[in-house]
Amino acid sequence: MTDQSTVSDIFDPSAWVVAPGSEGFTDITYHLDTEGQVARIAFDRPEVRNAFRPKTVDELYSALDDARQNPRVGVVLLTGNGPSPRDGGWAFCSGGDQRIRGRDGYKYSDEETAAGIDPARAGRLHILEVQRLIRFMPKVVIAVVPGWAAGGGHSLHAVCDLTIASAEHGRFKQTDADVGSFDAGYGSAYYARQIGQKLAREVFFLAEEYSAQRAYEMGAVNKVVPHAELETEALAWARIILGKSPTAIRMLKYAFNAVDDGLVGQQIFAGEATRLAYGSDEAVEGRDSFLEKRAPDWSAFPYHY
Ligand code: S0N
Repeated sequence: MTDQSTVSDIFDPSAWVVAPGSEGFTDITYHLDTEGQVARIAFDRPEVRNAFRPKTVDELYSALDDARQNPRVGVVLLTGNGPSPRDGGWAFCSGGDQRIRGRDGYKYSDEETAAGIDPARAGRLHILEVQRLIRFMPKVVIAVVPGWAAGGGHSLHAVCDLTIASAEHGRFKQTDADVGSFDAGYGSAYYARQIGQKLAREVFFLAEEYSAQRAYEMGAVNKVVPHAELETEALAWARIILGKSPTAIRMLKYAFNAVDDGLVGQQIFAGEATRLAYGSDEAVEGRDSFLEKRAPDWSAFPYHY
């Protein structure tokens, strides 16, 4: 188990507290800021450039879902701890752990299976569930990229609402086609919406390396900051967002999503609209008239504002 008070060289322990329930995590760390309004969730496998194995994805999903359901949390920072104790390298995430990839997906280790993981779940492609959680949660998720964002790690940065990257160590590379893997959803098609078709095809078809500055110029990164200031800057952005109307931020995120998310996007946006409508006198009249077994009186509610 990681000592969660000193997780990363650019982590400020005075700004964060360990999130309740996360103490047993081995592959990620999960903190809340001292106000309890910002979540910091970090890959914690720096020795393999923060590659994820199924257990990592389970923990990541669990932490993200906890942050989603926490009514005080308004912004989530997704990052990677570092540097690697082996060579000093930094990473956000290098995607699926290639050492345990089988013909039908990524395998839990025998040790994990023996510890009670349901074998029926082995090999699931559940990083896509994490992507959907990031995409659909009613909160801003910021990718805080201290080093490599590669493969499935690159896709995670693409699906986050915003990306802030380290000027010195932030590096981007879409290796999917190098290793016979492909993210045919948000990681590629939605990414192309962000930076344009020609550039996105270059990123995937050539699998070359892009600096944080180049990724910024391509429109894939919002801000490039000195490495030592990365987490401070991310927290500052989170606090700016927390100063805005939660409902406005939520509706805007869902509005941005809706155009690319089809009926699911419309459903999520409309669900929020329904929730807002429930707070109106008009909806209250509809409910009350039913409960009072009378015809509803809509006369107070105009057909045009
Ligand atoms: C990140 C890279 C470019 C960094 O290069 P660098 O700095 O030269 O470091 P290395 O020496 O290469 O790495 C240091 C050590 O870390 C190990 N390592 C790095 N990445 C991984 C990894 N992904 N898996 C396992 N180990 C990794 C290295 O091996 C090395 O250790 P030693 O010295 O012991 O060998 C460079 O490392 C790199 O290119 N990494 C691989 C990136 C990659 O190809 N990732 C996989 C891409 N595919 C996915 O992520 C699948 C995503 C996915 O899950 C998915 C998506 C959509 C639909 C379905 C799925 C699905 O679930 O399958």
